[in-house]
Amino acid sequence: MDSNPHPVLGVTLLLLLVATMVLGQDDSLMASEKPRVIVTSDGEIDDECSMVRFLLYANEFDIEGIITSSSQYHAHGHNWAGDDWARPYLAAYAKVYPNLVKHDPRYPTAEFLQSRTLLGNVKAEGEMDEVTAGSQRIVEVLLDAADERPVWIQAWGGTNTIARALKTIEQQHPDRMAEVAKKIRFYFIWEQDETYQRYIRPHWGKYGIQTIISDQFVALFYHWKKYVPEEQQSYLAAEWMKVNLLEGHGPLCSLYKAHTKEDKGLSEGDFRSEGDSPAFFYNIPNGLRSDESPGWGGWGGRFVRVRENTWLDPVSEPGYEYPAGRWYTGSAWGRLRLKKEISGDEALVSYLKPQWRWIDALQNDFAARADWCVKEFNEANHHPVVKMNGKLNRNVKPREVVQLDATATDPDGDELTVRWWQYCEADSAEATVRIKNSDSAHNASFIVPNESGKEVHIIVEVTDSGTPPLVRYQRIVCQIE
Ligand SMILES: [Ca+2]
Ligand SMILES: [Ca+2]
Ligand SMILES: [Ca+2]
Repeated sequence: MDSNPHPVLGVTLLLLLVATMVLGQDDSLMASEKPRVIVTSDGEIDDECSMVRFLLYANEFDIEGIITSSSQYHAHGHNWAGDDWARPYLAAYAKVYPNLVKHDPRYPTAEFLQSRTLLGNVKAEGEMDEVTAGSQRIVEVLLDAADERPVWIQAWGGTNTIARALKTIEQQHPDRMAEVAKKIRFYFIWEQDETYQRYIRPHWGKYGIQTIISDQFVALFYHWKKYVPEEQQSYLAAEWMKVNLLEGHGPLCSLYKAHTKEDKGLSEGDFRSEGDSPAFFYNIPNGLRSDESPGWGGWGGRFVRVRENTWLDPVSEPGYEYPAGRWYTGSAWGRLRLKKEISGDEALVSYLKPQWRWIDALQNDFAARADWCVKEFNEANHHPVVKMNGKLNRNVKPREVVQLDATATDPDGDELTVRWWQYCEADSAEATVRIKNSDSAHNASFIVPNESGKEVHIIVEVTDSGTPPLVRYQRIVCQIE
C-alpha cells in the first residue's frame, strides 16, 4: 500500500508552507489573511441584492455568521421578508458552488454557510431582551479566546442583535468585556434602531471600539440616479446589468432583484439598491488596506473620526456640527440633504464621492464573479496580483525622492496597465505631489513635500486587459519626518 496516498496534496501543503514563510518576512502577509466577518441583516430587498454579491465574495472572508435582525424598517409583522429569507440564496449558491471552486478553492460549501446562518432578534424594532440563536453565535465568536483576530461585525439593519450579544457577555462575563471589545470592529449602515445609543455606547463606549457608521452608502441606494455621475451610472444601467449579471450567469445571479418596471426614471433591469454592501466592501482584501484605518478610504468608503473611536462621513459644510446621538435617516447629513431634493446638487455628489468613485471597479469585480458561476477557468477573468517592492509603510524626509516599484502579474496572462496616484483625500499632506513616470511599474517616483509630521498615501492601481477588466492595488503610506 502506498504510504503517502496524497503525494500531490503533500507537495501543495509544503509549497503553501514555504509561501507562508516567505510572505511572513514582509508586511504583505497581513493583507493575505482573510478578514473574519459577521453579517447582521434585516432582509430588505436591497439586503437581498447585497446577499447575492456577498456570497460571491465568500472566498475572501472567514464568515463567522449571517444573522437576521430587525430594524426600524423591518421586523415581525412589519414588512418582514421571513425568518428564512436568506435560504433561497444559499440554495442557489449550492448550485453554483461546484463552478466557483474552479476559480478559487477557498469558497466555503453552502452547508457550512447554512450552519452559520441564524435567526437573531427580529420580533420588534430595537428588541434586545430575548437571547436568540443569532445573538448567541456572536457571543460564541467573541468569547473564543483561541482566535484573537479582529471580528468585523456589520449591521445591514438594526444593531439590536449585536447589542443583545454584548449584553449577554456583560451579564455573564463582565471580567472579559475589555478582551472582547479589543477584537470588535463595527461597520453600521446608519443606526437603524436605538440600541447603539441606548445600550452599546453607554456600556461599551469606555473600550473605544472602532465604529464606522456610514451615510455615504446612499451612493448605492435606491436614488442613485440623482447623484451618481453619468460615467459611473453606465455600470448600474439595465444594458450593463443584463449582459454582465442578470442573464446567463446561473441560478444565484438570476435571483438578483434589479428593477422590474419603469418607475421614477428607472427601467426594467436597472440596478435597484445595495445600501448595505459597503459594510463588506470595506473588508475585501484588494490591496487598498482600507481596513487599517477608516480614514484611509477604499471600496467601503472613507470616514473621519468624530468622537472617541467613532467614524462618520466627511461633511465639508463650514461650521457643521455632527449630532451628539444617532447617525441615521433623521440626522445624517446626506440623508437630510437628499430630502431637500436640490436638482444637480454638487455638494451631495461630492459628499458621496468616497463611495461612488469605485463603482466601475466594484461592478467589474462583481461581473467577473458572476462569470465564475458558469464559466471554466480559462474562459473567465481573474485578478492581477500586485506586490510592492519595498516597504508599505515608510519614513521619508522632506524633499526626498521616493522611488516607487511594484511587481504585477496576472494568472490569465493578461496585459496590465499600471497607474500610480496620490490618494489626496485620504492623506494628511496638503500638497498634491507630481508622480514621475506614473504609468511605469518599476520607475515611478515623487518628491516628498515639505510637510513634517504629515502623511502621503500613494496607490498603485493595476488593471488587467481581461473581460471584464479587473483591478488590484497596493498602498504606500509615507510618514514625513
Ligand atoms: Ca438592510
Ligand atoms: Ca486577469
Ligand atoms: Ca491630503
